[in-house]
Amino acid sequence: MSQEQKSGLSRRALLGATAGGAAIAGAFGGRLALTGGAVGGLTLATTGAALAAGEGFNVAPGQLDTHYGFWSSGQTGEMRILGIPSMRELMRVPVFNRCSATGWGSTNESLRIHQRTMTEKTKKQLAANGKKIHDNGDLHHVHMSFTDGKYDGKYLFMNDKANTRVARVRCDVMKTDAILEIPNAKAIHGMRPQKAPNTKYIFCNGEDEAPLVNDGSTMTDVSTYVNIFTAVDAEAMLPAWQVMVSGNLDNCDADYEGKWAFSTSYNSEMGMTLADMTAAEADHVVVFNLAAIEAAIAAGEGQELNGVRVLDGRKDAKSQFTRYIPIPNNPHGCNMAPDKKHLCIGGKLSPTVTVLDVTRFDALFNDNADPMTTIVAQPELGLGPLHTAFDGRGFAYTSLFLDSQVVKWSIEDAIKAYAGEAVDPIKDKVDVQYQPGHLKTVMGETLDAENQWLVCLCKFSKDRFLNVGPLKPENDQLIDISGDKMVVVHDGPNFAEPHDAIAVAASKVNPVSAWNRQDKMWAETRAQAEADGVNLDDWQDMVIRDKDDPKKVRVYMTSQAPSFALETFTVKEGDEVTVIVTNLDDIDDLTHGFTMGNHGVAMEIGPLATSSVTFTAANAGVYWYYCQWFCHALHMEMRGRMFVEPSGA
Ligand code: RUQ
Ligand code: CUA
Ligand code: CA
Repeated sequence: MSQEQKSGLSRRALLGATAGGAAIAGAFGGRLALTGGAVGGLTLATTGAALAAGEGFNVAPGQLDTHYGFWSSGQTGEMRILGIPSMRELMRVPVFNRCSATGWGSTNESLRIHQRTMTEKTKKQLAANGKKIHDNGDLHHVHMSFTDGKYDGKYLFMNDKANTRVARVRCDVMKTDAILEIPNAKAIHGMRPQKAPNTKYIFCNGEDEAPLVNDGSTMTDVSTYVNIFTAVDAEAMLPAWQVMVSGNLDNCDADYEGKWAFSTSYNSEMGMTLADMTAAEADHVVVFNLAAIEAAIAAGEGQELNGVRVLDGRKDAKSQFTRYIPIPNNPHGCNMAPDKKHLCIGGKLSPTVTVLDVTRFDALFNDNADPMTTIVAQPELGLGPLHTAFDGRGFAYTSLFLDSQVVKWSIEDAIKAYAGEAVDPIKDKVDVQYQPGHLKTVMGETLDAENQWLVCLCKFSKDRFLNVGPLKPENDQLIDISGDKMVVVHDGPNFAEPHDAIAVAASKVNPVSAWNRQDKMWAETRAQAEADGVNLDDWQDMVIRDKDDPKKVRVYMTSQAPSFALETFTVKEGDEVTVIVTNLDDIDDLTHGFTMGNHGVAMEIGPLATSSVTFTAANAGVYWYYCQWFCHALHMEMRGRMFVEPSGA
């Protein structure tokens, strides 16, 4: 217990009294100017504009941010896009959640993506509960695809710990285009793309232990439990291979040479209770040898289970697939520095970050070198070190969960201190509010690491915002790291629960404003239209009853502001109705919608997009449908009627 806790005065209480006051005011010093520079053709005019103390950071109305922030949303299950440095929320991209605005999770196009790799077990589980898809997720980590250690602006990948999935978002349209349910593993937590030479694999950590064949034949015998590390083929979005490990898996990362992946484990004990999981003084980092694993997969080694080849990388197997490096104590964060050399492991229960030299990993496999020889520093930084971010100057920034601080330290000085030199690696500490988890520098997980901004994602906000009831927002704070001292310049309330975020230069991301009519998102819908003799790229106002299954009706209509091609259509009570809408407007920001009143049906149709939704018209009567995305002065009038004839009529 720290001194201040003993005295009954917490740092938090202290800060509550002084936040915005003199202590913070002094640190601003007019240094916070957005350095000029053209962003997407727009020159930012705020150059040199100083901020008054306590004002926070602002990008003026009409001006663009210099960076995209891609945020996880934790148990909300979506991905969010924020602008940096303004911290303005720009967009929410539904991924694992059901979205009322876009119809994600109910349109046929999104259901196909959800169901593509769904296992039989999951289908059975869902059917037993009257559902087609899981409509929740626990999305912790968002990362962009890489080429040669740099973001390539192509894809974003993210995990779902709740239902053992990973998903991919296409950066050209900012929509989810693949969801993969990973077989054999349980609870995908840590997830990272390969950084070099490019993102061939997405590395996925299974956090929860379970029998490899989890069919109830063994349940309490923990010796039958395993944890699974999965490499996903990033283009196909299918599992490439899996490796069984000793202990569980928490966070992971990859090196800049494309040779290794590495994962932290907090449960080397294979404990099933909190006491057992924290019993050992040290747990470990697992190093995965990609070349050895690929050779074994090519040679057909291991066992085939649920369509994936599984290798045994557990300690007892003494394979060339893995090595285990002891790390104190229930380690968590796993962050590769952009110096291409140093891997930083957050100690969590230990006040240290352990620095590993990844160029020494070859010796672990080739010469069976002592794993401890890869440790080059272990600075004591404060209480509860979780995650570490990096700038382009050799500094590392570690979140201290228990101290509610960010500590800035020098990797080089930490290495000198570990070698016995009298040098303090800690350069600065700043209070954040409160209990930070992840933190991210701009471009800091790439070779393009920048030196201006750090975002710190705090787990609690307590006294920082107006009280909104027992459930409080989180607090994502923007920190200026350009000077010697770190300065918190912005509080960003955020809803449940952004674990992680990345910040990407705006020049790396170039989304389109209208869909390509040939987009694969509605390829199956297009194939059905062709079978029905409907040209999806032209005016459509057709109602087609299926020849083989007369209960099925397909309603094709185009939308052009402010009207639908069909002002009425007629079906029969009990019909399964599929409405297919194509938006013929190719104007920027001209999205239409389709909502069927009292049917729980709504979807977005972006410029030049096709979307479809299927429902059963269970009750005879008149039902209005309407466009729910504002599109025209006569948007309210953009509506029509569905006539449902009584059955037998
Ligand atoms: S892990 S802080 Cu997924 Cu750190 Cu959340
Ligand atoms: Cu179309 Cu509103
Ligand atoms: Ca442990």
